[in-house]
Amino acid sequence: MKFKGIIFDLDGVLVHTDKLHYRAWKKIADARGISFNEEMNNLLRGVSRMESLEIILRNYHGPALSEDEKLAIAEEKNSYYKEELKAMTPADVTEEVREALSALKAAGMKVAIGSSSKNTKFILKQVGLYRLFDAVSDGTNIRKSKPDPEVFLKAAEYISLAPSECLVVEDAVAGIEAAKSGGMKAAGIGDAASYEKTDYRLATFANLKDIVL
Ligand code: B16
Ligand code: MG
Repeated sequence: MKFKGIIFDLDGVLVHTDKLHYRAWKKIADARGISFNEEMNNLLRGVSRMESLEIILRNYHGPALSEDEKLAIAEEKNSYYKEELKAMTPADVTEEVREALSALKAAGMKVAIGSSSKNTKFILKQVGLYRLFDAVSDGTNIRKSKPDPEVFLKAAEYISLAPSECLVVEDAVAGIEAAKSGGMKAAGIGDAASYEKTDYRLATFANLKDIVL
C-alpha cells in the first residue's frame, strides 16, 4: 500500500455543513447591514471561525470593533450554527463515504480527522462516525489554522505515522497547501480537485480506494 494512514478533512469531504455555516453567518451579517452571499461563503471553506469573521467584516462599514466584540460575534454565530448541527443525523453521510471508509479500515489503513472546526467531535457524534476514527485533530488542538500544516501534523502524530506515510483528503485550497507544506501527499475533491498542487484528483469519494488500495 502506498500509504499507511489517511487524514480526512471534515466539512466538504465527509459531511457538508457549508449551508449551515452560511445560514448562521447570514444572520450575523444581516443584523449588521453587511453584504454577504453564498458565493462569499465559499471563501470561508476550511478557514477558521475568527478568520472567517475577518473576511465577512471586509464589507462592514460601521464603528470599529474591539477584539472582545469580535469574539462575541463569533460566539453568537457559533450558537446559531450549533443549533443547526443538532438536526444532523447519520443520514447526512452518504453510503459512498461510509463504504469507502469501511473498505479502507478493513484493509488496515489508519484513519484520522484533520479539521479546522472546533465542532468536529460534536458533528462526528451526530452523524455516527466518531468511533470509526483512530484519532481526531481539530480546531481545539491547534494554534495555527490551514494553510499551516499543524492540524495535519498533529493528526499524523496521533496515529503514530510520519507525514510521508499519510495521504490528506481535502476540499479546500488552504487544506491542500497545509498538506503539502507538512510533507504529505494530498487528494483533492470539489474545489481542491483542480488545484495545481493537488497530487490526486478525486472525481468521487469512492475513487479514493483506487488511489490507496
Ligand atoms: P467552527 P473543515 C472548517 O471545517 C469549515 O470548512 C469552515 O467553513 C469553518 O469556518 C471552520 O471549519 C471552523 O469551524 O466554527 O465549527 O470551529 O473544512 O476544516 O473540516
Ligand atoms: Mg473542508
